[in-house]
Amino acid sequence: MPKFMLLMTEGRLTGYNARMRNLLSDEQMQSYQANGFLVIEGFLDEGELAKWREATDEAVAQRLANSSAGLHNQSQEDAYYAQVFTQCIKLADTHSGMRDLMFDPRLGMVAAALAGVDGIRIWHDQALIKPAYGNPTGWHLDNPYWSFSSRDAISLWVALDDATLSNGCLAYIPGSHKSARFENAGIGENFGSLFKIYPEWLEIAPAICPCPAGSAVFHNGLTAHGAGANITNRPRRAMTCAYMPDGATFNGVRNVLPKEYFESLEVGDVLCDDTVNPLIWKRS
Ligand SMILES: O=C(O)CCC(=O)C(=O)O
Ligand SMILES: [Fe+2]
Repeated sequence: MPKFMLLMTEGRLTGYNARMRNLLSDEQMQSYQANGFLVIEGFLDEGELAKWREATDEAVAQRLANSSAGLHNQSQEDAYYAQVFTQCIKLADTHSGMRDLMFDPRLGMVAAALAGVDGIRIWHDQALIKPAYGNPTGWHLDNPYWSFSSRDAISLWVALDDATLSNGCLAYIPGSHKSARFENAGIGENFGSLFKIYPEWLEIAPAICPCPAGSAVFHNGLTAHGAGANITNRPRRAMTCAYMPDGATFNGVRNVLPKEYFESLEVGDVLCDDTVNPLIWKRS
């Protein structure tokens, strides 16, 4: 049975009491902790994958058509970045089908189990569609982009197409989350700038992670990652969600925070506004 279906059954029957180890094997938990990422093939079954594809395609098309939405669409001024991926952030805010998918507590439950935290809030969802013949995704860390600094942040990346060596599957530096500081390189034209900041990671062989459509890849917000160019004539679609551990505090960075909320915050305030950062799962 696909993992996600299994979660559905167990979630309904037993809730969290069954302990996460019933849902994720000890080996998977240990692998995530040691490497800072985990690939789960068959996370979505065919029906679920069809739903995720439909919601993503529709939500992205709506967003791109509505240029006045002002909702975190990437700048088209940076011609290089525009060809790394079509990036649409916070689709759950504008598409109800996407909202249903993203607010599913089972996703929060798995993310919390891997991250080892008692509660999980959505930081932001985002579709990342690498176009045909698209540019590579430069090596970077995620958490330094965000408005909280945590060693336990986690992201989910769901392959909506087979992610292959040819179309820009993800790659990770195993264990880099342990030695990462909060210094980062942007996703720019210089693919490997991150290794100027962390030359010690040049000694570690990258783990390159092709995976079939319907796979989930989780990674820690401080694990170094990137993706190759898409050298095929078809887009490589992914739907992702970044999570913030409940209780995380504001670090002064705006990122995707609404202006008014951002201006009301002091560094050190707990980010606990449920409309901005919905709490999708908490240990009961
Ligand atoms: O999809 C990609 O190419 C990059 C994904 C990524 O950086 C992320 O999900 O944090
Ligand atoms: Fe990333």
